[in-house]
Amino acid sequence: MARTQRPETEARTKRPSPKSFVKPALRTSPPSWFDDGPAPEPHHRRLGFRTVWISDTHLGTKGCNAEMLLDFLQSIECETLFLVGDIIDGWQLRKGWYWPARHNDIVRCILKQARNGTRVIYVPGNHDEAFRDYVGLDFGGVELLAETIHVTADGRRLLILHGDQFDGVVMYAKWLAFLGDHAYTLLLKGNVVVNRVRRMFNLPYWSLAAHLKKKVKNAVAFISDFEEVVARAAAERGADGVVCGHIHSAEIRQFGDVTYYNDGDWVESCTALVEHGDGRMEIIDWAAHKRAATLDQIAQTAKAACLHVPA
Ligand SMILES: [Mn+2]
Repeated sequence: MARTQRPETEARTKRPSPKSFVKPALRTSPPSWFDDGPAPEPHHRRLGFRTVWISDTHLGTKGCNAEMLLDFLQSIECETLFLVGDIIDGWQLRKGWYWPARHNDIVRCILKQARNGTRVIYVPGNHDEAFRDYVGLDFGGVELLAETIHVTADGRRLLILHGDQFDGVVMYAKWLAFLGDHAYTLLLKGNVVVNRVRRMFNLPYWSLAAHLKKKVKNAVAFISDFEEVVARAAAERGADGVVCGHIHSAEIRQFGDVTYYNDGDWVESCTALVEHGDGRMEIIDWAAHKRAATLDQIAQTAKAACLHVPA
């Protein structure tokens, strides 16, 4: 905190801004260090947020957009950084080791932020469930928590969890998540065998297929209703909102009194959820942001080139 407030004080003494004429006594909240304070490095101005949430980075897989993620992490500065699960993909690493240098850079970048005063909270997901055995511990400044509550600048209480707890497929039949449709096809065949055996013991017909089909259908419906289920759980716990990941779909949606936030992923969409100094929440599409920045740069270069055309 001391580190983050210092630049603001310097800004007020060195560079008078219209805001500095506001009587300090009129301020209801402490000044936000990232609103108009100078960047920590003059050549690399970082985007400042109160809170940043990222999840489903799936480090240890080829699917992780590591370059984009590292670029994002090096471009931001925040008071609190939430890692909302599926950060390191233990499932894939168990199948085959894949860990390029870039993935190390990402881990190093996060640890550096923790060292520099950012509060880093890691809420494990299902792909990094091994970390769930270590909740409550601190790894190099990274706090591991099963789930937690974040209070926004405007006083709203947000429940933070990965979200797999509400995923029917994962929760009710873990093997189904691994096997998928093949398991279902196999079980339809199993239905024939089961009833042949039942007949041998003079037992009435019982449809294993119908029983499982109903279960699978329920699971599919459960996933499609994921957002509503998570929001309802947050409401039951008295939270004003919930932040999760897991389904790789960034979203801000209102369900009654509860706001559902999903920070997306870094496998498909390259998105993060951020909280501004006033508590305003926003989804950042880093891929789109980079595209816009590149187009802007091209336009600037073209403009400069036009200005230098000899008459
Ligand atoms: Mn997940």
